[in-house]
Amino acid sequence: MKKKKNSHFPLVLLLFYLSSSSSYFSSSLSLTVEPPPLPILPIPSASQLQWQLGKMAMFLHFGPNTFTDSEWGTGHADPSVFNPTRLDAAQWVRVAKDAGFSRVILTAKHHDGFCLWPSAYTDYSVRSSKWRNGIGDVVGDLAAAARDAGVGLGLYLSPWDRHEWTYGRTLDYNEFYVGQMSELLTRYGEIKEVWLDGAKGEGQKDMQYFFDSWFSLIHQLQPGAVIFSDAGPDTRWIGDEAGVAGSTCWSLFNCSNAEIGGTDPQYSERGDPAGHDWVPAECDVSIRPGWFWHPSEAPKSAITLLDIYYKSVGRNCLFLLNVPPNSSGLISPEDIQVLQEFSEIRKSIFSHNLAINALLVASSTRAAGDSRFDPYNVLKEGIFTYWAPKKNKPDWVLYLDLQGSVSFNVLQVQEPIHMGQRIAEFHIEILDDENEKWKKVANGTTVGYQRLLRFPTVKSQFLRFVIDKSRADPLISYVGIYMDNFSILRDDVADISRGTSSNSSQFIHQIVVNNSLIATT
Ligand code: FUL
Repeated sequence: MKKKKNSHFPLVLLLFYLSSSSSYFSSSLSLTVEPPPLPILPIPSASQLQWQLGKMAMFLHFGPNTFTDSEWGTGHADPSVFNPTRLDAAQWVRVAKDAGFSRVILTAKHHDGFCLWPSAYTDYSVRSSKWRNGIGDVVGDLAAAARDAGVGLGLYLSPWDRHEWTYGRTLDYNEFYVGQMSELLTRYGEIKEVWLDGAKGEGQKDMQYFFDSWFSLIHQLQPGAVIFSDAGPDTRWIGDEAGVAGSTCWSLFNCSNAEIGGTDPQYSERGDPAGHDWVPAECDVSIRPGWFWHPSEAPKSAITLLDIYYKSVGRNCLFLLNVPPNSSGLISPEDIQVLQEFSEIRKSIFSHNLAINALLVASSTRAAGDSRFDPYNVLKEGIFTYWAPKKNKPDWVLYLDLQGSVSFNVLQVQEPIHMGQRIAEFHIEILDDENEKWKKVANGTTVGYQRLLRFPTVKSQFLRFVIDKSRADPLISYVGIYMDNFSILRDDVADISRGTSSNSSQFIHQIVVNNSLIATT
């Protein structure tokens, strides 16, 4: 005979509810309310917080290399090679915005030293090119398009410069570099991010970069900008160019333990739970094999991008995806196609939290009855509302009754990182229908802004989210469960996408439709 559904669980929920609501009556009689918990240092600055909420940025590598089929230009290519006949920065921004990217970051100057704006400090720039008879300004076009579309603008100004004659003369080059940086940060309105690449070829002239002066100047001229480098100060390189973060990833870091151009990949990948600085990581990767556009290269599939999304945004980082404009000055149709598929897939998985109608009970609640700390806050989108347990409790558990059996294979958890990053270990359990025992289905370490965990599909009405280790009383701002029909079909999709792109798109479209049906029924 089939066992009756777990009949004790609602009773368990009720007991928890009653035990937490007793303190509601006492607190509701008093005239004062309990303040929120203290943030645990370090915490993000306002610009770091805004950066993280953006989740994804689009990188744009563009310059003479686009026309010479190279990656690291020598700095001696004739400026006349730069001639994009159909350049349309508004198209770049439209593609970025439609695919869900919050900011665009352009290589204003790559290692070859060629400037995409008319810098007064060099003649190696758009001014010496044939493009628009030398009166064009790519940075200016992009700044205007980004402003119109409400997309943030970031600029990459390579420290290593293979053209500039002062390179190698420390004081002269630092003056030159700061001069160029000042042009970029004073002519184009609000700049959200300054990207400082640490690369330098073997055997190049030795010189010192005055990073402290650069950082101070950037923050003075653009107080809302975050500075990216191998070692912060505002956001750090994850340590690889595959876009993949460590499965443990702290935003805590010690800048003094890191060196620009001398990254320790393990330290960067994981961050540092004992770090004194807040320096979250950025995961950069190109949609194509190269950073610049090459006629012979093709984009990665949408399923591959989804996998990178789980390993970057899903591991507390920002996903920086490079989509290089081609030699006509436009983003190529095949790249746009992949981005559209990537965006449809994300929407179809993540638009419907399958726990949205859950009944929730917490092991304890700070100032029980006070909506600011209520467990139901974890079902509200965003990080600024959260569940807080009572102070100094030994266990931290959220029980969810999904009010019906639900199949899912993805967990999303978020911490209110403006209060610091706290959680160091957690797991999720479901109540087994057969033997009415809790069964662990997945576990993780850090959460931070967002943690996504994938696991084999499970089905249950009841689940519990357990925090096993935390730097301080944990706070949870979001818990979501989802069904991803793409990742599990990964191999099939990869096989099909080796065929014609229309076949692969149809296939993805079919799964998107099926996924939406599952999510809404
Ligand atoms: C590297 C550079 O050398 C590449 O050309 C590219 O710009 C990448 C994002 O960073 O260090």
